[in-house]
Amino acid sequence: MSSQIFRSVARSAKAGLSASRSSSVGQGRAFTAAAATMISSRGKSNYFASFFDRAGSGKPLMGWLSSAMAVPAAVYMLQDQELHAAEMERTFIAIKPDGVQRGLISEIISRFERKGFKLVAIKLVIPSKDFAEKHYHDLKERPFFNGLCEFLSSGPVLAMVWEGEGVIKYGRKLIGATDPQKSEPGTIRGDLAVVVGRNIIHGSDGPETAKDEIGLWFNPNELVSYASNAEKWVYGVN
Ligand code: IDP
Ligand code: MG
Repeated sequence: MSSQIFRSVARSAKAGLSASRSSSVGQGRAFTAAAATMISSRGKSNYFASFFDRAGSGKPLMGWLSSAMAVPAAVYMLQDQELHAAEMERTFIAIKPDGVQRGLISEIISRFERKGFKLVAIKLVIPSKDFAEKHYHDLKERPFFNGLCEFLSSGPVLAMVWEGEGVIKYGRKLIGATDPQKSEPGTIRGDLAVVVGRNIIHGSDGPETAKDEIGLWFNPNELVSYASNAEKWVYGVN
């Protein structure tokens, strides 16, 4: 599903919202029905139904719909949070044993958090060497493969999944080049690491890798889907 389709739905929702603000409740209702149709056709009907259920406190749906203020508010909430959440990508980020031991967890997390990305999974684990070899399977022909896997399994690793628009590619930008000697100042490796063998952080390098790595490190039930209150300020269409 392209983000452009979502954006056009969001724009329609916004246009409808503006119209309903300055018009009658009847028009607001008609607009809401249209928005609900658009949303349910995109598989969002369950959320929509449960939202009304919560907001309506068990009142019949049409009774609750008669509130002129609440209807646009509900649509606005969908526009800014749920519609956008559906198009978000996820990436796997890990702070390696050197980053954990050097006390860089909060420094690294804060860079992703301040950017506007959303943390959806996190755990501290000591991976086995076998597991490290699975994680780095694409490097098994490289001379440093054994040492790299020994190192990754030598201590706690902070495994995370971050979510956001463009998070896979931009996560790599935040991290910086593999060799900290070549990482730009301002990047995590550029600011906080010196040599390639101790470059403190891992980040998925593409959509396929992200999917595989998230699946390797996390069970599906460890990924927490939620609407962040900040999202309506981080994302928007003008
Ligand atoms: P990436 O972590 O930036 O994606 P990759 O090429 O996937 O870089 O390599 C995985 C990890 O292997 C690096 O983060 C680094 O820890 C280690 N590594 C890469 N190149 C070398 C090397 O030339 N010597 C030692 N370790 C290396
Ligand atoms: Mg890599």
